[in-house]
Amino acid sequence: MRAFIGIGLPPECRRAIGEAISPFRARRLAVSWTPEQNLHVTLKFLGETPPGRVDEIASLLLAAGSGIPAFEFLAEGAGGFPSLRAPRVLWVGIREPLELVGKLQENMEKVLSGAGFPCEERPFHPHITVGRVRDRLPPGWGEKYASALSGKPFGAVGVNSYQLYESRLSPGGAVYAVLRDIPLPRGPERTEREEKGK
Ligand code: 2AM
Repeated sequence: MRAFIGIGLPPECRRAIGEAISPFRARRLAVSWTPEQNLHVTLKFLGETPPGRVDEIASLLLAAGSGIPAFEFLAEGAGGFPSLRAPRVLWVGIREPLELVGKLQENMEKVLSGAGFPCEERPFHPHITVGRVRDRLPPGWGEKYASALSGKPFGAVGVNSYQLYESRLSPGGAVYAVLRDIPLPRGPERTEREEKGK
């Protein structure tokens, strides 16, 4: 089973991103665009994983998130990896003031590596992959993509939980299924409000 850990996006946010990239899709360039329903933030790619380890992974993920209260991020802006001049991956960015996504990813790497899952060596740049470039793009195209989407807000994403996914590859593209939804502790704002209501 191919598995990864990520944060799913609400339908409104996926729709807003889908609408913003539709003029680029229409140009029939050598890009595999992510289907709207698959848009997500990857936290860690696990790759081939024994199905018998799902419960163990879920409890490690619960522990990794235990010190991270539910938070919110904004989906905003766009860019390319490794560069906009010659992008292989086209993405939409995320922004959150307290950098809890990074903290969550760090905790996750720690607990998973303790259980024998290899650590990610590359620095973590959270993003939403919207397309993978299959061939060379016309010059200046990456820059055009980023400037067309720059400053565009795609909505706020409330992160109350994160997900362990199975990814099935098929000729029609990857199909994702949530194997486990891992709750994060309630955020301070909500707790405070509830306290006041007592
Ligand atoms: P990305 O979008 O950040 O590139 C599900 O397949 C997700 O896992 C993808 O969206 C991708 O994250 C990541 N992924 C897929 N194959 C990978 C690989 N071989 N190594 C690292 N990450 C991978």
